[in-house]
Amino acid sequence: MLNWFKKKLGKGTGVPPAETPPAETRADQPETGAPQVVPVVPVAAPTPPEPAVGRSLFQRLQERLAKTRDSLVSRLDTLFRGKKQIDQELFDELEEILITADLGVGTTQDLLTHVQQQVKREALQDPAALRQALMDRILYYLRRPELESHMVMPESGPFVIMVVGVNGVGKTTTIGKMAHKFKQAGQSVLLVAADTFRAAAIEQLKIWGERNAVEVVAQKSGADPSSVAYDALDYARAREIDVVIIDTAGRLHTKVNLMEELKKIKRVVAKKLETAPHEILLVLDATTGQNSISQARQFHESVGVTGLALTKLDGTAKGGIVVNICHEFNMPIRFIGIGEKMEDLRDFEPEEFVKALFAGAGNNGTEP
Ligand SMILES: Nc1nc2c(ncn2[C@@H]2O[C@H](COP(=O)(O)OP(=O)(O)O)[C@@H](O)[C@H]2O)c(=O)[nH]1
Ligand SMILES: [Mg+2]
Repeated sequence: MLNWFKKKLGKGTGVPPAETPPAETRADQPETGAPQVVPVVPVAAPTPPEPAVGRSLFQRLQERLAKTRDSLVSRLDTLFRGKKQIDQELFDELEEILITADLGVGTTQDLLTHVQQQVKREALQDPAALRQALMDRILYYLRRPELESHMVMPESGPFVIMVVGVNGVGKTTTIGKMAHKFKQAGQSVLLVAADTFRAAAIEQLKIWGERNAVEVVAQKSGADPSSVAYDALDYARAREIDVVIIDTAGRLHTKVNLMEELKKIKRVVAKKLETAPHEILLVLDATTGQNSISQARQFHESVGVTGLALTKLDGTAKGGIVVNICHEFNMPIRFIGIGEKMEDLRDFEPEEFVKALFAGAGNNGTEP
């Protein structure tokens, strides 16, 4: 169950103390601009689970990756079916398919060079073997044993996750889904509305809080995001909350002031809790393809990203971006988003991902 984050020894039980005063009566709340803590009132029932009968989680992943499978694997299979031997023409077509599926020029070249070398060594003699070799190499990119694939919780104090990314990539939605996962794993969660740019953004986070029955710390729109985060950390420490997830604004990532704002939040959080934020999770929208590569660079340069969440893989034929990102960056993919529902956030498991992408599509007897 706890395969997606690690608790260090010495961590508390995660059960909040019984005698905590209600949010409204907190004595330490300043008069003006006071942080408003939305109490735990589950007004909306959690999204009912998908009908589970006869459908496994793996099947759902497979279905959700259908667009990418069609554009990448089905095209590869069509190509290989029509070929008896491996020749230059086949490599040219292969290159086009890989680039169209957003594997990127660099990754595609590396992949092709690798399999071409194998062909030269005569380790590969027919297209079916080539399919397998491609699959193996893709898996090699996705498996990053040198990176810590799990998020590691601190020994004490709250585990603070700061979520960053440009507008509309799915930050708030991913936070809602993460809160659900942490709660299911028995952790107490606090959400922090540090995207104060739009009132609607604060409301959206509150709705996720209600759905998950977790508290949300918020101020009025226009408030200083870092002060919201500062107050939230005090609150989380007083209540011994296990996981604090900070939502941030994402407007105009090219503008310096967004990055400055994020840096400030990070500084202020570290002032409250030296080791925090423990995770800076960058959310990328898979449908934006190569754009997400430049976003990853910019955010990493500015705030230092420790992990990635790649959303909307259900809505794109360019899921090859996953391979591209793993090959280009030294950052682990923590989660993938495969839909809008609560349970549509998956831990990124390279083997499962490749299997879901390749299984069922090929008929060369090389299916995983
Ligand atoms: N299909 C699909 N939609 C998603 C996914 N993740 C987020 N979304 C949608 O993307 C839109 C923007 O998400 P939001 O969380 O508001 O983005 P933010 O601006 O980064 O906070 C919303 O309509 C979400 O429902 C996903 O994995 N799949
Ligand atoms: Mg948002």
